[in-house]
Amino acid sequence: MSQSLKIHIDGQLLDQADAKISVFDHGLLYGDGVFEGIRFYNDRVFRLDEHIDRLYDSAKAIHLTIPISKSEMEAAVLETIRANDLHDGYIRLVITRGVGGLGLSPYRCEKASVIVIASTIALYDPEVYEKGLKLVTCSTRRPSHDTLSPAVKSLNYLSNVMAKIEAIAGDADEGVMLNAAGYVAECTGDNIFVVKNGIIYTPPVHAGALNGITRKVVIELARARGYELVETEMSRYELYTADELFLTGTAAEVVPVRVYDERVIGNGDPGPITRQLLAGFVEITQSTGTPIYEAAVVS
Ligand code: PXG
Repeated sequence: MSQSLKIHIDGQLLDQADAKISVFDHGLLYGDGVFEGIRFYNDRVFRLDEHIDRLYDSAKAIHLTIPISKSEMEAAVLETIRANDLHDGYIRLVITRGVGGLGLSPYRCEKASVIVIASTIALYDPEVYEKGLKLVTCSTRRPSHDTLSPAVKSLNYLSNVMAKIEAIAGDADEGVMLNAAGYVAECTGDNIFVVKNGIIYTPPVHAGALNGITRKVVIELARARGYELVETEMSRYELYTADELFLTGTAAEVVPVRVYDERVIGNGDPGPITRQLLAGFVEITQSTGTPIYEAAVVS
């Protein structure tokens, strides 16, 4: 990236070149920490409160105390976007366990670090939204809830990275990850939805899906438009025989699938329900969210 960004670390805004953390931070040594990926559109942060709630829940689950309050976190996000004079883009919130000695114990880390990066993001080619993307099944499974809850958005994304390597090796845009029982969980960085005979299905969170915020928005949009939406376990068969398939995620937004494991989905073009939900999603992201530049009302 040629532009030098201002990065927020532990209450300070630093130039990108000076924004560094210690090699003894357990976020680096053990992947010990949590993160969020948030979008802002048209001078508003989309679903900021929900992302911050999920961040604090992830931290709670790994017994990590975030050293600032939720409202301070929200202020840090807005301040970092303003410092970079951005209007549409992407926030990466990273909480690391902090600096400690070599050795796993998190109790030797004095204080968690809070990092806020505000930047821009482009994940898929724009033509993918018109033509749909290619998916393959990966052999790397989602970790089961008795290993590390897949609901925790932790700094350890290695299984997702391994699956992504498989997807790229299969010349695909994304990879489907199954849970330990072989049911569809989600993709490496997106949730998955199936449309069959006018009904919309998605795997439940307990099947190994992240409790995606885009997933939740799409569920709300679908129900508001009168569609029946069912959270149910699915095998690859239900995906192969779908009328429509689409993925949701902060980075990907709502993206149609054209082909999955060489099976063409529907007639190969994005289906009507996918298109309708994509249009609804664009509308809601452009018109709602926490304002970034409006002066706070002082009473
Ligand atoms: N599943 C997984 C495993 C994810 O990591 C989602 C589903 C979608 O959740 P949301 O809440 O975003 O609808 C994610 C989200 C990145 C990046 O930089 C990754 C995500 C989000 C934003 C950016 O790779 N993953």
